[in-house]
Amino acid sequence: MYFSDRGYDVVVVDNYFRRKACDELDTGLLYPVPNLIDRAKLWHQLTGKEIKVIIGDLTNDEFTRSLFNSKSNYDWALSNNSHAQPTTVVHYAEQPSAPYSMMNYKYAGLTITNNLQATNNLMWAVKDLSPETHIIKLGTMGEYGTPNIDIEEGWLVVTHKGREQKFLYPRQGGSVYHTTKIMDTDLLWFGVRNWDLRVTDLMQGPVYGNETEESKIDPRLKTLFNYDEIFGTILNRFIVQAAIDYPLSVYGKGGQKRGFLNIKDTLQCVHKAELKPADKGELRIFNQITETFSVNELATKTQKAGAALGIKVNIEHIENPRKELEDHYYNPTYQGLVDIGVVPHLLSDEYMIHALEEAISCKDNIRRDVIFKGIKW
Ligand code: USQ
Repeated sequence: MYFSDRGYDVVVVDNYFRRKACDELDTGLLYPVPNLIDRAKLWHQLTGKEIKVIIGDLTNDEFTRSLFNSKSNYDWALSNNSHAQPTTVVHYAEQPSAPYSMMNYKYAGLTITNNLQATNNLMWAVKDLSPETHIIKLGTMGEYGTPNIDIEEGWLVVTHKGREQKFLYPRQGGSVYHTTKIMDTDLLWFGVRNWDLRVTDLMQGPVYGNETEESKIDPRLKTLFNYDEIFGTILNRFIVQAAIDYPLSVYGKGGQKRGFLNIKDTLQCVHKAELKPADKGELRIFNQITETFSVNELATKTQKAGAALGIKVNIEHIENPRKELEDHYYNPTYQGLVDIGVVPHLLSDEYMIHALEEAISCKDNIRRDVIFKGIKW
């Protein structure tokens, strides 16, 4: 919708993985969201703009290749005087949850197969059929882990015995999911070195929020909002917990620091990266966060928003189900996206109060039983 609204011809490919996983694992949603086909129809009715939807599985190599070599997928775009091959592919087709990947060997395997197979199929399809296409891949800040030195944007110059070389910044994922993201970075880095592909890797931190420019047009255009342990990210979870008088679930000491961004900025970052593509033979890496917070700081902010609305919010430190540092150094650089024009929406008290009011308005949909299941690392 963000790209369509800005005049791009957009083709979306999805296999409903996330929805099916939410059903299978019975995760609950803050509000219902129409499926992709109905949302594309709604978008057309509301704006007159067309988004082509293709339902299929990108782990199927021939299916992925068909997206690039079948003209029929682009007939409609061609009629708009556009390209027969996509200028850009935004690769979001990965299983995104760390807890999902740690439930057991089966879900770990599904995460590895889905994430690496889809990335490999895309890389080969672009190399063979559309080598000028710019791949924008969603990476994660969690690839770096929490090292005791500053985190650079993707690369580190290493001096060793008097000689120097630039390498990918050392990676150490904290879950099978994060480890697949390290492996797909490596795969695409190989494609860049070997075939001169052009790739941007966006190292995204945990996202919060659900309001976008499009959801203002019609609330049915809002994105999925998970608050459960598997697909919910921390700030969204805390806000929902506060809305139903559930003590905020701080894992362990709560000193875990991460880089966050508002959902409004996610597509802004992708768009700026699209406007200024990576060069051929370049793997360009941006740290896609706008500010850092500890879990405790987010809990305190949620408590403060509750107080502003006359709600008492309790904080509970529970035994950490994850294996992670709970008190650590964290100093990532995040300048690259600002340099290409991203203007961040920072986390304000107004945002927190507004988000809590929205969660309260959906209170009847919130299920306490899905908030904590204790998936152990
Ligand atoms: N945490 C709590 N209480 C909770 C949930 C989480 O204290 O109820 C803590 C976690 O232990 C962790 C931090 O909050 O230290 C962030 O957890 P999260 O569940 O919000 O995020 P995470 O599992 O790391 O994964 C999310 C997205 C993933 C993305 C990643 C960016 O699901 O797709 O890649 O954020 S990052 O964290 O930078 O790796």
